[in-house]
Amino acid sequence: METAALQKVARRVRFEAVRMIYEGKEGHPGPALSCADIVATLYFDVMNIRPDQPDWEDRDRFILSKGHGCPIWYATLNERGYNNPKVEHFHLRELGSIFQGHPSMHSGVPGIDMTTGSLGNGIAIGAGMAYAAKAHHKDYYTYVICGDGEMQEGVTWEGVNMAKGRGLDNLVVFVDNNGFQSYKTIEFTIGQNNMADRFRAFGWHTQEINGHDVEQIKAAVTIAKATSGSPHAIICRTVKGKGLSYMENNNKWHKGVPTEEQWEITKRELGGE
Ligand SMILES: Cc1ncc(C[n+]2csc(CCOP(=O)(O)OP(=O)(O)O)c2C)c(N)n1
Ligand SMILES: [Mg+2]
Repeated sequence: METAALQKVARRVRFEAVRMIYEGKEGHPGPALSCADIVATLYFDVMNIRPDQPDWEDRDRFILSKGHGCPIWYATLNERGYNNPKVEHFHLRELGSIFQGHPSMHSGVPGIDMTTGSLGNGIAIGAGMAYAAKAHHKDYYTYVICGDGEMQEGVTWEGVNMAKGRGLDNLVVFVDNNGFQSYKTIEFTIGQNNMADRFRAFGWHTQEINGHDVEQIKAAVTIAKATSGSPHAIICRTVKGKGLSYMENNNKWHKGVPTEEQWEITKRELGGE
């Protein structure tokens, strides 16, 4: 997809993600906006998928390992045509709604391959999916988005280790490197945020990009696909809350709901075309 069109899609799904949080009166807007450009680029440019056939066995797989960012995933699936008819109101986090605060592969949302929310599992599960593809001689790719705080979970590195050992070059992991976790910065919490060094030390093919530049996201995937023998890490410099002036880099928006006044700002900054 052309860059300008992709940027428009990313803007639209940002707006829809914040709208569902505003209407649902609960959710994680900062984390959703942080990875919006990556999710939009994957679904509208990169992935080999059939929205009208979500379980197509040769589809590329996607795992939002930082499951709390799911409003952007719900909005993107909807925009891409997974729901027919399109969903107007998501009833996010309402009892009985299929659109819960963390995505479930069992709640009935078309296109959700993996349940997440308990942080840390995405890479190991993605490695399993990628390994299965190799074992069954399938050529689908598995894409995973992780949070940078999430990378403190020990199991992530077990998955990283195995993926390298098995040469899973059909696995692409994006790290949404926004510098924040729930309350504080990554630096404050563990004293370092050396994400690329860590992946390189495990032998992964590792790139560092601006995670809000759709051209760079596309190019990084193209380079990854042309590089065989190792799994791929794409470390994305991102801004938590990207796209809304009152949310950017303000980690109070890790979880929160816009006031009526802030909703008016949201419509001005992200609404329309
Ligand atoms: C295993 C586990 N521990 C704690 C939490 C609570 N929790 C939800 S979001 C979050 C911070 C995640 O930070 P990061 O991975 O950097 O994602 P971001 O919100 O910055 O995109 C935490 C600790 C959780 N969901 N799962
Ligand atoms: Mg983070």
